[in-house]
Amino acid sequence: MSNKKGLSDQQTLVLIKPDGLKKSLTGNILTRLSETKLNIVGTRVVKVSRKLAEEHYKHLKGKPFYPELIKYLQGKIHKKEKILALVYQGKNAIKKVRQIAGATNPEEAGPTTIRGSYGRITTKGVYENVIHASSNEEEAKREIKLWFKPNEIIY
Ligand code: 3AN
Repeated sequence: MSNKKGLSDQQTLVLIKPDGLKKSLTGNILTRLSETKLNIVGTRVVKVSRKLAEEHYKHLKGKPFYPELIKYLQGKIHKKEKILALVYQGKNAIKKVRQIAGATNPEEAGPTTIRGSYGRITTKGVYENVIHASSNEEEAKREIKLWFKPNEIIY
């Protein structure tokens, strides 16, 4: 990564998933994330193809909830076929965003986290947890490359 990204800076990918958009939570989520004081260096509205969803969740292929998960990210469950992708940058960006996002399982997420406040588990057993947040540096790099072209990241 070139130039103005400080040595200790990290980048992390956030996706506001179709349920977050459908429930009009965008402003609320961005406000919560602004508590981190991180910088937004990329943003896109994306209609998610099946290929992109499968690539994003390739580590979960074979799980019983995988087919539903792909449909969920594509917005086919909420009839809202888009997501908002953002890249946040700054010190400890990955951890800071994960803390505000809360645990993957909305029932285990702290009550004041984004997922604890707004997530749910469907009758089919899929966690609808409103946002995605990269889990570690390696995943963040892989995911940012998947969702953004290099020139769409503005330091
Ligand atoms: P995170 O998004 O917290 O990094 P991942 O990458 O393990 O978690 O899971 C991706 C998505 O898959 C979650 N956001 C959730 O929607 C779904 N998911 C993960 N684990 C389960 C599970 N055990 N049951 C149902 N859905 C799950």
